[in-house]
Amino acid sequence: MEIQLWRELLDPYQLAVDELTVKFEHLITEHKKRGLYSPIEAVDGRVKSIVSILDKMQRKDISMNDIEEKMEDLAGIRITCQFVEDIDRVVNLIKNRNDMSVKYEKDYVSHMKDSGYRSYHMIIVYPVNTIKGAKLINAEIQIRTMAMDFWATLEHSLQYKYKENIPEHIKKKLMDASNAIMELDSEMSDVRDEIMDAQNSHRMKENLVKDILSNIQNLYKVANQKEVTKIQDEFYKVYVLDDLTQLQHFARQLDIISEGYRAQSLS
Ligand code: 0O2
Repeated sequence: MEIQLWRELLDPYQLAVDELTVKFEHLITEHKKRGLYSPIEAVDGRVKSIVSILDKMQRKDISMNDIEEKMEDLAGIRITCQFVEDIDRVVNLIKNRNDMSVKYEKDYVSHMKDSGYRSYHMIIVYPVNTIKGAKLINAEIQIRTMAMDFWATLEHSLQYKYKENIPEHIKKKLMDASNAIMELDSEMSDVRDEIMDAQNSHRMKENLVKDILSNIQNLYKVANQKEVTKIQDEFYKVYVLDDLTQLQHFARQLDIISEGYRAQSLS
């Protein structure tokens, strides 16, 4: 097939990857802005490379005409999570959306593949609009922990080298590593509450400091310089105490002061 035709074929898939990536990244931002823990840690997307498409056509005996119907991962999104428990939350988030529908799922988290591969796959149907009009396309969403992703990425590079014929001793090492990854995920889940607490208070601190600094910056426009400098010094003093409650109290006080100036400027 001519390169131009490949481009035309893959164009809607690129659009889907771009849109889906933005949508899932926005979910992370929304959680963070509200000071909530995000079950999605990172999002990555790709359109399958022509080499991978050709390899898979050969491997699975797929003809050119059947690519779009039979190769459901031309558009691929990978979502990584911190904890195994987050995978279910992401799956439910996706099921509850009305801008995509789930065609079917493959749970390689509970049912590991023979290679040692673990991941949750969802094949979705997603509508895109190009200059040629509306089109429903398949996309594959892979959801896994960062540890599972680490394993899959390294193992995938070996598949390039050995194709279907990874030597037995390497296969065994990979299986051992996969079991170690499962152990690691389970150990991290045991301290999940602790880790989430630490991350939440860090995020809350970041949001508070952002609000405080933006309030102080606005005060420069309406209050006298001396008073703002005093508030700023006060902020540094509270900040070094490293006490979230005191920082929250300071932020509230500052809100009241800012509100006073706002009311004054309106009257
Ligand atoms: P690429 O290069 O990522 O696009 P199968 O019949 O099992 O060979 P199928 O039916 O397409 O494959 O579905 P499956 O098993 O859900 O695999 C889809 C994708 O999951 C693969 O795409 C890989 O990205 C990933 N995957 C599946 N099994 C493994 C594995 O053992 N190791 C790693 N690292 N990834 C895996 P492609 O087209 O194989 O490759």
